[in-house]
Amino acid sequence: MSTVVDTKSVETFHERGYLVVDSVFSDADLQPAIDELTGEVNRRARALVEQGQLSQTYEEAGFERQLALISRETDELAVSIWNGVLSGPGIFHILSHPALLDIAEVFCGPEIIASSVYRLRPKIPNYGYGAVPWHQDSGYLEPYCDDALVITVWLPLVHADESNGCLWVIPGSHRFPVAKHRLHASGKYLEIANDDLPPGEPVVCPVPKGGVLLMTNRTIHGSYENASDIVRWSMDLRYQSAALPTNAAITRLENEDVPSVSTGVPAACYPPEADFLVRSLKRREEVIRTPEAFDALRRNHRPSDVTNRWGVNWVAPKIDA
Ligand SMILES: O=C(O)CCC(=O)C(=O)O
Repeated sequence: MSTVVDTKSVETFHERGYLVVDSVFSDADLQPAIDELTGEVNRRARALVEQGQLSQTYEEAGFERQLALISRETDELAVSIWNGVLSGPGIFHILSHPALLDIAEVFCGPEIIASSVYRLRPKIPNYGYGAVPWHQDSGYLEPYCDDALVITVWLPLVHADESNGCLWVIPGSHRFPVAKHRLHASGKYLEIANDDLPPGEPVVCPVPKGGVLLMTNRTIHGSYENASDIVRWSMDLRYQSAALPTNAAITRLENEDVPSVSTGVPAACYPPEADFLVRSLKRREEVIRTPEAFDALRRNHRPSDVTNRWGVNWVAPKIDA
């Protein structure tokens, strides 16, 4: 059992569809990822300076401000590291951190798949595309997984609050079926139109650095622009039981879903990206334990399409590991 999520918190999560948990990570836990991202920003900034697209690298501004200053001149760098493009050891360290897996185990059981959909979001100040319209993660996933629990862990690498565009959720919205999604005007996101939202007052979910916001795949959530002067760095990770459809190359156990066209079980809840077994009692030797193995599985993954359930022209981001 997790030491940070007790029985009462589990009840709250199931009742409201979300839960903020403070103090999951220490600064030392997050620092390798922050160093990795800083190194990547520096590397890409130097290249842009050399190409004459950026006046300076702004390295002295530090993690929270550097990309904000760069983005006043060009958004190319921020856009280039959006999504799950980076997958170094610091990021793997977070994805497979025991404190996080203890939380995932409370909700998903002991055989845990880190879902393929992992995103890094450096939300830069006053940037329109940073705002994410109302949606359920299930809007992006295979319909088969609508009634299963794929838990989203939203994890800021800086203190996140209303001023820098933290998440908002509609409490209780996870108890409604998956709402109709349509293509957002930006073409980058799916969204639920205001008229299709279930009843409920949205609540803002500030999360301190080191904390996480947990949501179900049916919890309606979104975020507004970052109106501060720092970058709202965050990651969103997803975990599910290994009994659900998964493209991780693991032994299937009795009563676990086996992908099949005839039974309608899809290749994974989100087939475009690579799942991996991150904790297991029954398949210990199949757990991905090193950043090198993580990187290799991402490189070797053959993406397959997700069902176009909304009949729109939304194209899953292509993640080049
Ligand atoms: O980070 C954000 O602003 C949006 C995140 C999100 O929509 C998600 O994690 O599903």
